[in-house]
Amino acid sequence: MNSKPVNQKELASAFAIDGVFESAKPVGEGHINDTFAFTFINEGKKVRYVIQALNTYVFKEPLLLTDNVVGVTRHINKKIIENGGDPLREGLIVYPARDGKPYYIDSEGRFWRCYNFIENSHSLQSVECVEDFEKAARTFGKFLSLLADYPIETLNETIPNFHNTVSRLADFKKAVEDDISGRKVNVPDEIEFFLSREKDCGVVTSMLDSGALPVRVTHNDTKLNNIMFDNDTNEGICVVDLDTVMPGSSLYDFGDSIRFGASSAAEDEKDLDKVHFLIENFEAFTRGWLECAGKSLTENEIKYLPFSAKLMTLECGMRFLGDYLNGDVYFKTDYPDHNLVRARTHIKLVREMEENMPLMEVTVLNIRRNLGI
Ligand code: ADP
Ligand code: GN1
Ligand code: MG
Repeated sequence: MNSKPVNQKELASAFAIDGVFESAKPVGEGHINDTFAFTFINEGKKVRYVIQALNTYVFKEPLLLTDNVVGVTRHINKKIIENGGDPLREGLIVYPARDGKPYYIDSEGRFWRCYNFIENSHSLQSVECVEDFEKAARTFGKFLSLLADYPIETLNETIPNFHNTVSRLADFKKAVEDDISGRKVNVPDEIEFFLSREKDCGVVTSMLDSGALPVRVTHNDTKLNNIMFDNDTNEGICVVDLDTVMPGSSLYDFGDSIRFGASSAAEDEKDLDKVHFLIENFEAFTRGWLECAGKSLTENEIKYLPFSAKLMTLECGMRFLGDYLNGDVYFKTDYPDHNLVRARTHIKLVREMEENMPLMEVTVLNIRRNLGI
């Protein structure tokens, strides 16, 4: 699913923003929404805002999603202020449209929202040094703790069964069966790889169902590039991309971070010889995660950390291959086999995680011993 042209002037006047519109340009490398930085001149100063089109193919209930985002950003904002922090820099603020609604529907029916632009910051498309990944763990860990007392029953499910890997496998099987794109013939080994791991898919969902794992308010899309890092200090300052904040498991947030950040290569590296699971990145993230959140996690939320890394990688790989079979309708793609390339890096990572599972388990034990948890 790829981007459409944008009427900049219409959007610039849609939100309750002071100042004169100067320019707009696309930002970021997200796979889902269309994100722009809009610059306004107000009292001689440049002020930037993020104006973002929500992907309504992916998010079918934009109003319910907006309720979540407004609630969550307000909750976090309040805590930032209580802690003496800078709300314009450490959290997202939703700016209303001129009619007071927290969104704007444009003349073509597209659904837009407006946030503060986190200035003097950057997001990372890959882990450049292992210390940054430990910082990412603390940033996501802090985000979880800020939402620990959020009234979970008020949250809407923005994508039902988002990390329910059993349901993801069912979707994948349907994609294989339907073969809408006619591409199934190209990928029998890749399909078999995912189908043969069926028993892994139900491990976390059944523990959530039985109460063996607690349901928490989680981000659910803890990819490294959903953190803004300070340009001067390189510290993680703000978590963005709040569309998937929903009830979930802390294991989803941990595992999804490892999926992306414990790989030696980009998510879409074509040369699989360059793609390896990096145990040192796993170790750094686990240390940051347990230092930050360890004391509030249950035994199973710690014990299953290594497994969750594999599970989230398996799930995402299955989603990429499913989208390839469905004709690239969900994730943005730059070329015809993009989703297949992504699926293959995930297969390689899952294999290496399986080989490294005992080492990951020992790594967690050592970190626990050092931290006394
Ligand atoms: P997607 O759902 O498509 O991933 P995101 O909300 O993650 O969309 O935005 C895409 C990218 O835009 C982010 O990875 C980040 O680099 C940048 N971005 C998002 N929100 C902000 C913001 N408020 N300030 C600065 N940059 C942002
Ligand atoms: C998407 O939106 P973005 O690029 O942060 C996707 C995640 C996947 C990720 C894979 C709503 O994340 O679930 O893990 O791509 N987001 C949604 O890179 O489906
Ligand atoms: Mg994103």
